[in-house]
Amino acid sequence: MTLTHDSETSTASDLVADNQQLIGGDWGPSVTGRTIDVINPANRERIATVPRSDERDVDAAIRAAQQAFPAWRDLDATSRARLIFKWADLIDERGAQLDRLESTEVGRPSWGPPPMASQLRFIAGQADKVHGTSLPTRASTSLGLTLREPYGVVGGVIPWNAPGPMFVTEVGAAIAAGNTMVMKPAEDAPLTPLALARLALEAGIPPGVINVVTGYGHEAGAAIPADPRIRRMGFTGSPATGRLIMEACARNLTPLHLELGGKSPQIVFPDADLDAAVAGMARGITLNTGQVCAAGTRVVVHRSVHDEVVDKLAAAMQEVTIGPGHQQVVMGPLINEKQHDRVLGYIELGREQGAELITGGGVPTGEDFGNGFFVEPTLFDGVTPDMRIAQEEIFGPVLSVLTFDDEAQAIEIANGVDYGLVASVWTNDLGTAVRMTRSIEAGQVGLNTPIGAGTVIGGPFGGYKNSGFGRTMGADAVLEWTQVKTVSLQSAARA
Ligand code: TXE
Repeated sequence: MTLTHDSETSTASDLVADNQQLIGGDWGPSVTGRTIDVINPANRERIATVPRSDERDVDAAIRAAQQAFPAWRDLDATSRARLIFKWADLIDERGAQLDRLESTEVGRPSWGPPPMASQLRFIAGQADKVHGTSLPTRASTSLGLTLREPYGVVGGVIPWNAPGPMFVTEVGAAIAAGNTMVMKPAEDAPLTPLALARLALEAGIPPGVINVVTGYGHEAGAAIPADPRIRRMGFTGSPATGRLIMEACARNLTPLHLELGGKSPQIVFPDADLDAAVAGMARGITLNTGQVCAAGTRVVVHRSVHDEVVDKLAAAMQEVTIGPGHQQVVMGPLINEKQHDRVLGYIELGREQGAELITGGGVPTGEDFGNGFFVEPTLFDGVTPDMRIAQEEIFGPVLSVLTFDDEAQAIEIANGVDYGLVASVWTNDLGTAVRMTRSIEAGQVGLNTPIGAGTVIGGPFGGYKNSGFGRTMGADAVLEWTQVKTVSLQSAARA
């Protein structure tokens, strides 16, 4: 097996094998034998190859998941939970390897052992807490109850920016509820999901419960929601692809949830701890090179502290070190050329539309950067709500500063976008915090914290408005993957 380019990643070699995907407990290539190269975005070197699958591979994965479903559904919930707990333990044991693997394929610096095991444990703990209710009935000789049942074979498509956490939370919730799953990770970052699936098998989760089909979105990805045997879908990615998935689901009347990114505001009041706010906002926009759906991309600051906040933000962003993920840097490259062109295009657009470039805006040069997809942390001031950089998700380290004079205007600016994923409010005033929390249209609100409720273990995660619907973490995520059956039980047969 491969992972040869970089000794930093070689210890991951027993977790990922070249050109193999997981269908029904078997590792193998795609039906056609075609492959996709997975590239290290810091230097464009090939890390590994994965199968380039299409609808025939998806068909095989669905059949494997159908076969595995009855036994997995009927396994008592505590045993299902125990297997998922064991999976989380193995993720912890291999934490350093998984961190290196994800850091190499995504391009991010090492974050140390990943917190995904704790999210997965929270989900595992829900497996035996999925329960129905008892209901009033018309006759004293009858009982009314509800059961929450799995859908059957379900499908998932996830993106490349956090492949590990997305994989365990989406797959973990679906299988905790008793479903079996066909999952397609992103073509740019499929290795961590494959490694996690290997650990799931090692933990004793039966073959066919988790199937991972790799490939491009328009081939393997599109084949999943297009298949009527898929009884529910989960998708995280762009709004454009989310629409395609929803259209395919509509044809089959398949229910789904969508997580489609954001344009999250960071609202800074004059009474806030400004140093903490600036540090948090700079960290939030450079984390994973800004490729975070929850990233706080709009600073909405009170005019009285505007100059101080902008000066401090510029200084903080200039201190950010950039380089390949395996170096001790704060920020790695963007994921691929398309994303690089997109981010540079938005920086150009910001300039054209009259925003003032305070710092960054360029591509760093020097031998450390090779031909990787690097871009500088970028700060725009003088941004107005109508500008495209204030409205559209850039998915890069680009921060826009907008100014407000009173609370009503802050709310208008914060809510004046199509998205509604996360909002952060920086204030020490309890009244302001409560009023803002209630007024903001977002699925998560962070008070004095940069990326919303990201630190809450088991917090439901998802959007308002065009950021999507449904929740992908916590107890709510497990319930998303269940359907309700109402049962009427009579003590004597009744016509
Ligand atoms: O996303 P896509 P891309 C946003 C972000 C980014 C933009 C484009 O703004 O700049 O999307 O990124 C699969 N049927 N987000 O092009 O296309 C694809 O293979 C089925 C925000 O990479 O949405 C991958 O597995 N599947 C976001 C997944 O969809 C299809 C995270 C995501 O790719 C498909 C990522 C199809 N027709 C990007 N086409 C977030 N919410 O966090 C593609 N895919």
